[in-house]
Amino acid sequence: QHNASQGLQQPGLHGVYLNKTKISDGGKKLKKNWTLAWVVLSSNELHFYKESKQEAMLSLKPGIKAEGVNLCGAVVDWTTEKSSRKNVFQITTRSGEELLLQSDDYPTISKWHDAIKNTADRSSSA
Ligand code: I3S
Repeated sequence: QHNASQGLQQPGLHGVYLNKTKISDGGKKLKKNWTLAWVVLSSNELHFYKESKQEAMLSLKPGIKAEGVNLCGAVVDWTTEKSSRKNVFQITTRSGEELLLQSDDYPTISKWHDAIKNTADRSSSA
């Protein structure tokens, strides 16, 4: 039997806990609501799990889908204007969703910013 930490070491299943809020949905401004999410980067999508790594593992079962965004054509950039929190970057998807991701731990957020930005850039030019 596989436990969550073994599963998450498989390629494509790496994840991290980050603070997340959606600020806009296709041009419609939303009220901020920061929540802790388990964030998983797959080939060209970012998946969010509200509860835990365990939920992420359960979601690998067919028929259960995570909340997520397609990174194809997305713009990923650091922002100091959209939040008073430190270490915040914004993802703007092609469909006009705007998300903020944040962690107090700079090495963590920096690594995930780079990975997500690289994925967006790579999938946009494909
Ligand atoms: O951009 P805002 O509106 O200043 O964002 C803050 C609010 O969403 C606030 O909620 P209230 O509606 O209860 O005021 C949140 O608690 C704050 O975290 C938001 O600002 P930060 O700077 O933390 O993103």
